Amino acid sequence: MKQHCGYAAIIGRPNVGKSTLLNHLIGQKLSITSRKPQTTRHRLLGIKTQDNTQFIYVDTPGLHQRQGHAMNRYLNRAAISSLVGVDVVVWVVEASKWTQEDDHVLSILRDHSSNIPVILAINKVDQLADRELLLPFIAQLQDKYSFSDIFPISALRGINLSELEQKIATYLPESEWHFPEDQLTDRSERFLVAEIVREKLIRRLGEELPYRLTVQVEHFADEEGLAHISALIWVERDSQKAIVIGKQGQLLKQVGTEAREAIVELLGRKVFLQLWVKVRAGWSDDERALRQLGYTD
Ligand code: GDP
Ligand code: K
Ligand code: MG
Repeated sequence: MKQHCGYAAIIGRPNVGKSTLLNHLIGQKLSITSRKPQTTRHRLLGIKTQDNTQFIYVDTPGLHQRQGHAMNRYLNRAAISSLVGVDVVVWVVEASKWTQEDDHVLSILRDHSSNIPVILAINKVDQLADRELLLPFIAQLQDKYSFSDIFPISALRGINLSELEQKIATYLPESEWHFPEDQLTDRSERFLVAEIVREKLIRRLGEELPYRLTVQVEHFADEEGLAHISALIWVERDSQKAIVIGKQGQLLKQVGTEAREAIVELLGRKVFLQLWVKVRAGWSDDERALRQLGYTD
């Protein structure tokens, strides 16, 4: 049987459900998710090999219009560069919720994805109060771009995902597989561990702080079946450090417990996790600090 293999980039504005979609397509929690924008900061491959096809899904940071800040510029750069060389684009939008940022994504697609087929995935249909609204919404979108296909889906509930995947498969060229068939991602355990810690922080913290923190795994060693991990949580100010630690260290302790459980699930072995909070003023608006902290996509 001939092998097929190729890249499907998942793009869209922040929070439409791109990472949730990647996780559900490959059937494993790999990319972190939350209801806050800018959760995903790095390009990440989710690889799924099934029958004669290897799907290489590319999760990307949300495309957005705030450009002033070094982190924001980095996120857009990482997302746009993910379009290079892919076989198909899956553009995710939210059912009946069109924003200016979706128009921005549209203009980027026009500039960067000529000749690449674009599948429109209208996500979160489970949230639609009135399904009748879907048809006029689709009609509106069809006027904006010549999509190769349109799928109403729910990434979270798994609605229409196998149909979407079958369609994606038709765009993957005949090719040898690029990765061993049991490989799930291009990212290291170290990277995934840092992401898990960041996810638990984002989910526990208020609205602003998530954008001012990053996580770096400082030490990762296996000793007698136990993974010893210590991670640094970088924030920008002392006041933020106090919030992350919480009253009597409660918040950091909860984050540590939740992160450890998720890391055990990921690694399939016992984990000893230590978290430290450190301050580095202005790291998120400093190109050099960003590179040092792993923002090098
Ligand atoms: P991203 O920023 O585009 O990667 O979005 P995420 O995958 O992080 O998801 C953003 C939020 O939307 C999270 O709270 C998800 O649980 C939620 N979400 C994603 N897909 C769906 C869906 O199909 N239905 C509903 N109701 N929520 C969803
Ligand atoms: K998000
Ligand atoms: Mg995401």
